[in-house]
Amino acid sequence: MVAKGPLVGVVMGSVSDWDCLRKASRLLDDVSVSHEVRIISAHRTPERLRDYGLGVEARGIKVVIAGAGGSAHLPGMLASYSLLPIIGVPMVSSFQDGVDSLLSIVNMPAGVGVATMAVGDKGAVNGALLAVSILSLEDRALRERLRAWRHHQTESVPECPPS
Ligand code: RP5
Repeated sequence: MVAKGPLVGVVMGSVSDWDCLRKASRLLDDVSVSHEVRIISAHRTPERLRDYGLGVEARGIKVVIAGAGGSAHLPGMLASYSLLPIIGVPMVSSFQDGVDSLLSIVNMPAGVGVATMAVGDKGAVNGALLAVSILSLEDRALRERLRAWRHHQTESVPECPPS
């Protein structure tokens, strides 16, 4: 049997982003989606970025979740090098809680698309859910795991606040 490699790449611009991107990794674990985690800085490790972007699809990865903060060029540059769906997660930063990260990722020029999530932890979780939705288009078992995850979420919402 041929071992299956990771289906999702979880990439971040700095180790300081891991606390946030860990939430994406955990969600993927929750629904048993294999993934790899890498630190790639668009500015500090441009060659690593180029190598990853050019080689990621050939290694069997189907979707990339890319988190970065400040001048957050990582998701856009990965989208430039690859035809895979790239999901950008803006990090909370010291400038207006991450508005710079959000605008850097969301404001791509026409011609190269990046799906942009909310800033921070919420974006990491929803980025992972979007990646799972994309993968589940061609994976019925995963689609059922996603449905179960949603059902569990629904069941966990109380009808009334605690007294
Ligand atoms: C970005 O710069 C990273 O994605 C990170 O969010 C931000 C700050 O990086 P560090 O200075 O903490 O390494 O490239």
